[in-house]
Formats: sequence, structure tokens, C-alpha cells
Amino acid sequence: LRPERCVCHITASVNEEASAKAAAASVDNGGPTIFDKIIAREIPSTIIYEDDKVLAFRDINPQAPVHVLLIPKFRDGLTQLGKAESRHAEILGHLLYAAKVVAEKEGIVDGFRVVINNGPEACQSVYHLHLHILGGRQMKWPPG
Ligand code: TR5
Repeated sequence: LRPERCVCHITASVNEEASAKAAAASVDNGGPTIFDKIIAREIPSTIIYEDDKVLAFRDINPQAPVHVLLIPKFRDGLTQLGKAESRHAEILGHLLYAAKVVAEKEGIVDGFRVVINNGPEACQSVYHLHLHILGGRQMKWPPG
């Protein structure tokens, strides 16, 4: 492993190392992301929940038996949590409530974790705000 090149996850997994490099190289340019194509059903994903404001689908590279991404359907400038403004308070609250609904649907409501990676130092790789909902195994603390 080359920590100086792999700034995000120190891992032996080729897939995860590739993901970490991609995250380190990602920038918030405000442009469309792969999640726009998922919302538009232009590329396949396993959607497990949606309402008029949010969409939840399985992460393509799961880090736990249950790993769901929950996103606002209308990004409205929310490329990352650090860009939130007061007008986003309602959707941010709705996302947290929807995370609990998803956890219930997935049968993990008694033990789950919600993660938001914000910016390169936190390994954010897709600049459309998203909550990771993880569960189905014993979590560790502190996170990596
Ligand atoms: O690193 P951050 O916090 O930005 O999380 C982005 C997440 O998006 C990662 O956990 C990726 O595994 C996930 N991801 C990336 C793609 C993708 C996906 N999840 C579902 N489906 C996906 N497709 C079709 N394409 C991706 N590039």
C-alpha cells in the first residue's frame, strides 16, 4: 500500500483502493453526476425507496451487508453538506427521516449508521449530496 497515493482508505482491496483514488481525484465542479442518470433511470440501479423528494438505491460497492445511498432528487446546489444554506433545512431534515424509513424497510432499524462524506479529505467521490445508510453487521468506532 502507498498511503501517500491512497489518501482515503488504507485497504488491501483493489476495488476499494481504486475507489479511494477516484475520491481523491474528484472535485466539486457543480456539474451533473452519475446520480442524475440514476434519478432519470438512464442507468440501472437497485432502487429500494423513493418519494417525491428523495431516492434510495443500493451502493454499487457495498461496505456492509446493507449499504444504501439516499439522495435528494433535486440537488439545488447541494453538491455536498458543506454547501448547505438555510433554504436546504427542510430537505436535510427530510433526508434524515427518510434514512430511518429506509433502515426500517431494510430491517436494520435497531442498529445502523448514517454517513455523509464531505469533500476530498472525507473521501467524497460523487458531488450530489448523499447519505450512506449502513447496517447488517457490527460497526466499529472510530471510523477510518
Ligand atoms: O464516496 P462518496 O461518499 O461520495 O460515495 C459515493 C458512493 O457512490 C460510493 O460508495 C460508490 O460506491 C457509490 N456509487 C458510485 C457509482 C454508483 C454507486 N452506487 C450505485 N450505483 C452506481 N453507479 C451506477 N455508478 C457509479 N459510478
